[in-house]
Amino acid sequence: MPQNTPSFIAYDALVDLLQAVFTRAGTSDSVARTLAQNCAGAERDGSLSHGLFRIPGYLGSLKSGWVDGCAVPEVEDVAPGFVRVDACNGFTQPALAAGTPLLLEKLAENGVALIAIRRSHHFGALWPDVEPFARRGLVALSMVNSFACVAPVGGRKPVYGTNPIAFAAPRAGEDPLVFDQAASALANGDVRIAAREGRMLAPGSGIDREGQPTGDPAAILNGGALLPFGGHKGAAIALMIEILSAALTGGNFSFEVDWSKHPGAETPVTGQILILIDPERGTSGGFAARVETLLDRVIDAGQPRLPGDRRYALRRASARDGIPVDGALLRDLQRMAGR
Ligand code: NDP
Ligand code: PYC
Repeated sequence: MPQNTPSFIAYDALVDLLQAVFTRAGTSDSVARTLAQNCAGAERDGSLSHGLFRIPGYLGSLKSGWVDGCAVPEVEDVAPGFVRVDACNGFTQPALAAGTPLLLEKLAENGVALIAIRRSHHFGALWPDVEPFARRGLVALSMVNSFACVAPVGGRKPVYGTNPIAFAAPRAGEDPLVFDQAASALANGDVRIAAREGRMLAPGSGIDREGQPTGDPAAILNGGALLPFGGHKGAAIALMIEILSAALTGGNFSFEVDWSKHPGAETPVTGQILILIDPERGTSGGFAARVETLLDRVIDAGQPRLPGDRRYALRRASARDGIPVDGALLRDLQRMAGR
């Protein structure tokens, strides 16, 4: 994408613009709105690997017929604490939205509830799927698998996706505590951004096509693979996420995603799980205070910031100044929106 002087755009204006881009690419109005909010929110919060950078990939998937931008998710009530959703080859976020009312009903009844989504394309950051639940006082944990670009420890071929896991917990009088991280050394999107900018990655972020450790993004992307974060420990997390997001939901494993007959497609069709817990069932009123006690100690011990703090700071700055977007990119988006 072209680089130019940044323009500043308000969040609502960016959502409207992206909604028009998605609608023009053939999605239903409600899918367009959901994706636009997700993508604009990622850009606003500085989750740049899953913000506007992803628009060509979304459009490539839509144009090639790989994803159904008008899919209507099917929600199934399968057990007292268990909701199952078939996204019907549509995007994941609308499927999660469709299943949420039933999920919350089950949570109110049981104190814990799980939603398992399959045949779903997740191409965004994961924190937008958990943060809103923590704002309602709930603990949320979610995982998604993606497409094979991460090698198992000691392996030479990609098997796992970059498989993010996100966790959110409410805090007393503060924005929720949220972490959202790939199971790989980096997100694939960040490798692609580094390749585009001609930047090397930390040595050993991945392997080349011969299985040799490398920090060259081009070698990782062209026949090589990323490595899990933290050696065998991250690899175990990637493995668990494949099992929970795919085997447990009825979705594809990352290595089963085959878009070879859909040139231009980029959105992996896999699965997602999200578990909600009402923390008050565990502590009867003490949860948020206990979280604060722990976080105070962490900061006191010298950790300069908490996960999520960078995003929230950028969100506040964007509310004040607008979201910085490359000027040429903004003009491209306006053209794509037919404006
Ligand atoms: P990062 O490594 O950038 O960040 C991971 C987490 O650690 C964030 O919550 C971040 O908070 C926090 N963090 C980072 N630095 C610090 C620090 N110094 N002190 C305390 N906390 C810190 O994320 P990844 O590169 O692993 O993932 C980037 C994004 O890519 C995620 O949003 C993820 O969901 C997305 N992704 C999506 C995939 C998909 O299939 N849809 C696949 C893979 C990744 P903060 O945000 O505030 O910096
Ligand atoms: O950045 O790793 C990534 C990714 C994969 C699918 C969506 N994002």
